[in-house]
Amino acid sequence: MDAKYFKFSVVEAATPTNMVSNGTFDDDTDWSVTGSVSITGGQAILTLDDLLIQAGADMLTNFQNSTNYRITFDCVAGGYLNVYDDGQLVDYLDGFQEVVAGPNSFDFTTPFDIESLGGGLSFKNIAASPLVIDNVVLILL
Ligand SMILES: [Ca+2]
Repeated sequence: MDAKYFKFSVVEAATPTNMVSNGTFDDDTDWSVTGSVSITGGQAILTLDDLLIQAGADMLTNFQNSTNYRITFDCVAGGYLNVYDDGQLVDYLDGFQEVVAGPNSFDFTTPFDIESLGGGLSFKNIAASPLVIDNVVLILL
């Protein structure tokens, strides 16, 4: 009986490209802050009602209109977080979401006019105690 040989080719899924620059907070490159928000020790520390911002122009890839994305990050200390565009006009997370220590993931769809609004990201915590995040990754779904 003849031996039969099968050749398989492995197709690996392409690794999605992180659209956020310096999501590991190695320093404050490509981020800006308001109030008492700080980037310290490789993490972002979000104080009550203040903003951590990455302008659309500083993202590695900016948002497209009416498109699905996933944002993930590691939470070191939890709170209530929302993520907006850099002008705080668009509410990406549909209200403040409780985030807890560990990995967090949210899917959202950009509005039809995000490109004209400039895109970008701004994070706001409304918990009294500081919210600490690291390893922000934003991908196209
Ligand atoms: Ca880090």
